[in-house]
Amino acid sequence: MKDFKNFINGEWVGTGRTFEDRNPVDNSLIGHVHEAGQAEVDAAVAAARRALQGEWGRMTTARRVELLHAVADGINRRFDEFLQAEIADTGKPQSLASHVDIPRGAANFKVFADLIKNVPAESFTMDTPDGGQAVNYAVRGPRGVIGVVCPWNLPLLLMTWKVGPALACGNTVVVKPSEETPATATLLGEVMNEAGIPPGVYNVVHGFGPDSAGAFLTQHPDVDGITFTGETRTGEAIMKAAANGVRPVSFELGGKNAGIVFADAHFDKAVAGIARSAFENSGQVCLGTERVYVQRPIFERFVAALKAKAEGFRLGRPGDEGVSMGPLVSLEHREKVLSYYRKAAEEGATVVTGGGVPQMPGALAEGAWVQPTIWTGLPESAAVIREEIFGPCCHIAPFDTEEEVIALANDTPYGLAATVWTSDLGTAHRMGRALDVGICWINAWFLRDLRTAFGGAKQSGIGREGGVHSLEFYTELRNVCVKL
Ligand code: NAD
Ligand code: 6OD
Repeated sequence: MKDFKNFINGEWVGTGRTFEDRNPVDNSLIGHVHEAGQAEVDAAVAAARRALQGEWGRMTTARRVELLHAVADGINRRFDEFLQAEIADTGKPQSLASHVDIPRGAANFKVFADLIKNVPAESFTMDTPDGGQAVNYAVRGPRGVIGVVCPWNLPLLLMTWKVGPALACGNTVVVKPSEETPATATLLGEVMNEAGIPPGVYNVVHGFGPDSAGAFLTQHPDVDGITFTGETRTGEAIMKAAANGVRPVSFELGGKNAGIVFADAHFDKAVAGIARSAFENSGQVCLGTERVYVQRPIFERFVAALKAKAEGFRLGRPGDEGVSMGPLVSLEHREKVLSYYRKAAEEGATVVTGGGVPQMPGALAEGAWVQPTIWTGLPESAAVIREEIFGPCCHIAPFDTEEEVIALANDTPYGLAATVWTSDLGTAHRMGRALDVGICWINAWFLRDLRTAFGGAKQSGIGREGGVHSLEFYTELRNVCVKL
């Protein structure tokens, strides 16, 4: 039985107030999590402040880079422990976590450690009124203590995607992992100590959102900036908290992403790509596709082919041979997803496949399983086409023209991502510009170059992270003007 404690100032802090961490595969108990209260959050923020003013704040960039590489190496050295921790918390297939989640956990430290060594600063020489000159040059300093609030769908990946650049820029962090997935953030505390990261640089406080660690952290007056990944509504609550003290936020929020398949697309690749984007990680990827638009000449054939893909997933324990789909993260989340499955039926959808709970053998029957599901035939006003579900499901509708599909795809308050399938270069480039999203993949999905800007348009986020864009949030840019 695991015991997940808070990690504050390099030490493990229990609180005696615990909640359960359960494995969604069979609802078995993984362990207990110590919920941080106001006192523990205060202690974590104070430790982060001291570290900033102490050894970490005075450290050379070269040494910081070395230590962050040691953290990445530590994740790789303990790869299997991270893998087992992540799949126990989420139920995701081992093949997925071992190729995506854990390698990205290490890469998020390496990439930003390397980037920070090579960032130029701008400089302008100006004429002055007395006929002389002055030189302006930019200096970047860390923003300070960063509050990092994380979701449960890609726990290590999304947490380190924030912590990597934050530490590379010289900040200190207090992380609040999702209450559903406390394990890998906790394990990372051990790696931080092993790597020699000074106490207080990386802190973890466990708990929930409102009236718990999430709210205490985001409301804390000594937190200088808040980076958050999660639901748009939670983002609204955090933004209100951040208004106190006018603290900056960086938000990666919800999505209702479109997948668009033109008749000239490579058919098999398009089917495989849309299947991935709709069903990978049981549809629990913010960048995933829940609205698919297929050009009319290939519509029927595409629906049949995607149905075959959906029915070809093998549901089962993460480590079992050939398993390609896990459960949802929790029974509670399953209730939400199933409520949309019911709504789709009530609104008159044609259920192409799925729509319910699969028969699972033995102990697995207690897990948070749902069938991968495809609908057709709904009007654009239907709830499953308007609202983010975050499950392995999608609606497929036909379209005729490029203009029509652009209007359909953009008709949403969200603007996170899109995936477009075509073999026409002109179509590809026009779609890339016309879709109102932070990232548009052409003939691909979730292909990530960490140097590029990442974030959402409209209600899908505030700000961009990735490459030098991360510096906008994690550093404070100052101008020094020297009269010569
Ligand atoms: P969530 O918003 O429910 O929770 C995220 C985190 O916020 C958790 O740690 C939670 O405890 C905390 N939290 C909740 N209420 C809070 C409050 N009032 N104050 C402070 N903290 C609070 O999201 P989730 O269910 O964990 O994740 C799924 C959602 O995240 C989906 O909407 C998905 O689209 C979104 N997401 C977006 C991205 C992106 O890159 N845009 C990435 C992953 C997930
Ligand atoms: O790849 C990333 O950096 C990233 N932030 C992915 C988000 C996935 C959402 O579920």
